[in-house]
Amino acid sequence: MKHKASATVERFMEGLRARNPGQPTFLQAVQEVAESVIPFLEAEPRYKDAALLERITEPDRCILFRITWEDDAGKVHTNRGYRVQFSNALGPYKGGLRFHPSVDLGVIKFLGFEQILKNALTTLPLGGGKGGADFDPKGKSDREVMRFSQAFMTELERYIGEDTDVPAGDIGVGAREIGYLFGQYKRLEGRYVGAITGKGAGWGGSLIRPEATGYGCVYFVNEMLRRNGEGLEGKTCSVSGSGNVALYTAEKLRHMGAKVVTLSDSSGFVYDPNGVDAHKLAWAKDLKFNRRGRIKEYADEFGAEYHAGERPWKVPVDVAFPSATQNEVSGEDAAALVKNGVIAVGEGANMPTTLDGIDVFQRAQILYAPGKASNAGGVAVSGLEQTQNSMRITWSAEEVDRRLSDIMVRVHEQCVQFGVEGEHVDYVKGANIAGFVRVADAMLAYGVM
Ligand code: NDP
Ligand code: 2IT
Repeated sequence: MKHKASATVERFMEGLRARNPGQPTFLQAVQEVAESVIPFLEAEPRYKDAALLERITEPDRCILFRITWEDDAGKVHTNRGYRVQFSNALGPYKGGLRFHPSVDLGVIKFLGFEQILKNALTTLPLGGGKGGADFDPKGKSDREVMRFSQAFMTELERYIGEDTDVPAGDIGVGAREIGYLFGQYKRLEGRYVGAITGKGAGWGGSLIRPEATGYGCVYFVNEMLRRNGEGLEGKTCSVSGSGNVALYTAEKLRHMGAKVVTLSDSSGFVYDPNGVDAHKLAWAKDLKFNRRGRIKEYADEFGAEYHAGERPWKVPVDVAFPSATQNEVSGEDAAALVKNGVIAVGEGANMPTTLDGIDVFQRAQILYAPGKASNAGGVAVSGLEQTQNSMRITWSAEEVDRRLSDIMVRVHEQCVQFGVEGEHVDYVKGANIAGFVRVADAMLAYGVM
């Protein structure tokens, strides 16, 4: 069954489509929010006539720039860089940088738009933004990545700052890239300030930031299950991806007594019915973070099944954690998960489920956590990193983890507050409205601008 919008949402989307041709992921992200927010706005007199949805879907500004760099053989390459400063209603623009060949303006706008509402849900003083480049770090040497990152920051530096816009990592931007980016920022500015998060713990980063998105996602799903008198202990789980979010999701699931049976990358997935134990996880981290290898090697090393070119959603599990990329769970994938008895889905990735897939989860009334709620832990600990940098102090890992867990409980409570429908909670509606209300109230206070 194909997803269908109501007549009022369709009228709003018609205008948005006309203004944003060729940006399907941006339109998809807005449509999901509009379907929750438009009925809410129509029933709330204080928001009427303020054109809030029209304003919040138009970025404050989009910055596009050229990046020219030289590879190890001396060949010159040109890429395109982006920073979309979407909304600073609640704080400095905040959001990651993605280096991936699929990056274009529409992708960065979808991510920036999601980031506004996600950051609002954390209740920290964070606006929303996103950036990146159509650069592929795969197969590049460290020095090539360094030269690219330095060239990227040479352009971006003038637009960011600790009180204006604070980038971080995302797909293709991890500890190595943040090091090169921050080093160049610091050099150009001639001063050390926390204008980037995700820094190494030894040079201004926060403990638990690498773990935060995955850990936070597991904390959120645990809250959903707890509300239904259940827990993660003994549950079988599938995780997609094998990057930062996926591997720390797997780690926290193991801490909580759950069994992770899949990991993946863009080439295929591994199925390990015995579960990813501590030794295998340490091995996978080394494979992905240091050796930059492919997940197939996990199957070779540990005798697990490898399914080339496939995604893990046909494997029967209790809980699924899509943690790779957008639109990786189709309507068909969602139906396979539901048919096999999935009880909860926690999105580590941004918008991993298509609108058709969301319909399937919602009709089945499973516990479905949209990414903007369940993956908010990453940016939340980025916010805590900014606080530590401003105060020039370092919190212990236990302190940051406790704050992260408290924030995820609060995000969950807000979703319940705005999404409860009898016995059931619509977490999509809850997350969209709770995030929107925070931003909308600030916008109303600022007047017409
Ligand atoms: P990484 O670059 O560390 O890992 C990305 C993983 O996803 C890799 O396994 C990669 O496989 C896979 N992947 C990427 N693109 C595709 C694709 N087009 N098709 C299939 N697989 C793909 O990124 P992160 O773990 O940081 O990010 C994962 C997701 O989580 C993204 O949606 C990101 O926006 C979101 N997110 C990240 C946060 C963070 O703090 N890092 C915070 C909140 C959300 P391969 O190596 O083959 O490309
Ligand atoms: O999608 C996200 O929330 C991130 N990539 C993290 C953003 C951040 O500023 O830490």
